[in-house]
Amino acid sequence: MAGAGAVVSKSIGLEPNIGNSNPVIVGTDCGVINSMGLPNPGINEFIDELKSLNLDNFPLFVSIFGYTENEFEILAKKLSKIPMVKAIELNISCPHSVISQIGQDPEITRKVVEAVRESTDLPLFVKLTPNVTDITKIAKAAELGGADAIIAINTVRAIAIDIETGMPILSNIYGGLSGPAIKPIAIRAVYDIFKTVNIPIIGVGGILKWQDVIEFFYAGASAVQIGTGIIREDLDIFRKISIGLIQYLNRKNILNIQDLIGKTHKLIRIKREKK
Ligand code: RRO
Repeated sequence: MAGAGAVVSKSIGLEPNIGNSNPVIVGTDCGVINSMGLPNPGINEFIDELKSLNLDNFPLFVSIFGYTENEFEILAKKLSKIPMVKAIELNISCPHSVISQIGQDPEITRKVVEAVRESTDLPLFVKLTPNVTDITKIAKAAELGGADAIIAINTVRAIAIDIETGMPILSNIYGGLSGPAIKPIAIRAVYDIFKTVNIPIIGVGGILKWQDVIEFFYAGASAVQIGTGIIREDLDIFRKISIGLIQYLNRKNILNIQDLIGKTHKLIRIKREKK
């Protein structure tokens, strides 16, 4: 109702999970570090909740995580039977969980995506970790496995220390950094992935304002996700961004925002050809 095109759930696993003990989130000068620890009610409880809402037309994407191919398959199969679910996001990238080992290995990524691809006809989006040497190898593996889109990026592995005690602030020591600090990293990831795959990219990381969205589109994104921005601003962020985007497109005489997808790549090519 705030103007978002769709909603992505918190990542859901097979079993209920209470998550890490507090503190699980800490603010920094330029973003937020979290180590929630994948808290969720488990797939069965989650599906019961969805059914009780009676909102079949709602644009809901469900994020899932598993520790094995088989767990991902079971989750995808169960969600495929729920009309409210319009797409599945594979979380293989939480930076302080062993699941990130999936998203740090191209071969394992391809196998997991392939397994889920065979379990569902729903659109399949794969969320990648920036905590790798070359994110394009993982993106290509996800595409080969049958992903319909790439989501870049999950949070950047980080630590905050309390200088009075010398101890890490988060109970889990490590967490994932989100917010404005990671936007240039996300833009670089989207830019590189755009050159590597032929499927759409959903950009995410540090979006607070409409200008950030335009930047993601120029780099190669076809859509964006906003998480930390909702904490920093509030749900009005969606309406404000939509208005800003429309004004920008009008000012630039751009008829369709799709014309911006990956435009920076084209501009660079033209500049090189002129030389
Ligand atoms: O729950 C978390 O701690 C968490 C997840 Br699942 C994720 O994908 N990324 C993140 O920063 N935190």
